[in-house]
Amino acid sequence: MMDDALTAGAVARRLGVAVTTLRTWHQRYGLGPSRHTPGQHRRYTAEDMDRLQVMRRLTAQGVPPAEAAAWAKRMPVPIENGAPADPAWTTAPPTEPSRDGGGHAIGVGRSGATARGLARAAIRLDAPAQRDILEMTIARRGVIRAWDEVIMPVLFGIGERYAATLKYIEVEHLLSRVVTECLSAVPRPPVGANPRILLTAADEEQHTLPLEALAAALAEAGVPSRMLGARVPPEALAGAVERIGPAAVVIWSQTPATSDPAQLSRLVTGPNRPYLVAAAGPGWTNQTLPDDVLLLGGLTEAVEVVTAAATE
Ligand code: B12
Repeated sequence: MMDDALTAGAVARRLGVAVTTLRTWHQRYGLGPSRHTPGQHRRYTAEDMDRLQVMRRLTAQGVPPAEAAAWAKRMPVPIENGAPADPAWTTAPPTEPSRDGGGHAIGVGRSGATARGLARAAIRLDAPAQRDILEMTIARRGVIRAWDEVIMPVLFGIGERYAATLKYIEVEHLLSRVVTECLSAVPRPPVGANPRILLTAADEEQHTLPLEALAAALAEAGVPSRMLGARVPPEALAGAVERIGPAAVVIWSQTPATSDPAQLSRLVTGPNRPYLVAAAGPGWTNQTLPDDVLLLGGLTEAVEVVTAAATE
């Protein structure tokens, strides 16, 4: 059988890094070649190469090397659509400017290196790198911190960029998709037919990511929920509430266009009235909310309030 393990020089060429960098990654972070044949230099196997590709992607996005290496060493290595990551991408040097503001950069304010890395990967439409960063951040910081410290600043940055240029819709769509995938990958606790918590977007509302973050954060805390998704008409929501009888319902509205308070009133006055009806999102204003509807301010508060209502 042919030995397809690679020398350090070949690996360095494929990754687009210097051999000395490989040596450093080996010595400092244990990302070395694992194939040993007596009388020869050690060689890099396909698994070594997968780890190094993750290392390369994360460090290229600004993730500190120790953090990137700890993530790269976990197995199994994420592989896109069953195929190895795009080799053209893994050999290309980073081309985006590292500063915020001008050029094609997305501003993330004073958020840290991880948010900047995600913003760079977003603008490059680099889904594997976005996934690496998000999976790593969720695993290491938890859903709430990943959302507040990394995902949300990048979404704000994309929103600002869009508002200023009416461009980058493709960036927004791809990042949204990867965020959805990564939040959905957070393991869900077992649940019977009727969950106590129902999450839904308002009528005609297409923004769902904050609710997906809430579902993932609840799951991480061992609390099951059910998510109806985008654009749920009031009749459909009323039907779901009647059939499931949830203790808590959270309705997300991102903009005034989708914040008709009648959809909330219907729940608090209808049959099977949930113990908690909560409005979430900047579309709602406290002044127009029906009595008995709570306005949630942020993800942490939402997890606490909804969990408490579900255990009533
Ligand atoms: C991703 C995105 C999309 C994606 C959504 C994908 C998905 N699956 O959710 C898609 C491409 C579908 C989309 C569509 C549209 N979008 Co859009 N979108 C965004 C973007 C970039 C992020 C949205 C998001 O998730 N925000 C959540 C967080 C990051 O923001 P936030 O809600 O303001 O956060 C505050 C609170 O809500 C709270 N909070 C944060 N997280 C959580 C979580 C919980 C549980 C709670 C309780 C609170 C909370 O903390 C923050 C405190 O200030 C925003 C930019 C932005 N600034 O939000 C634009 C943005 C919301 N979109 C906008 C627009 C205009 C649209 C479209 C109308 C575009 C179009 N012409 O088609 C459509 C809307 C169609 C519709 N009827 O819904 C505008 C809205 C302007 C306005 N105020 O009216 C924004 C602000 C972009 C912009 N600057 O112009 N969008």
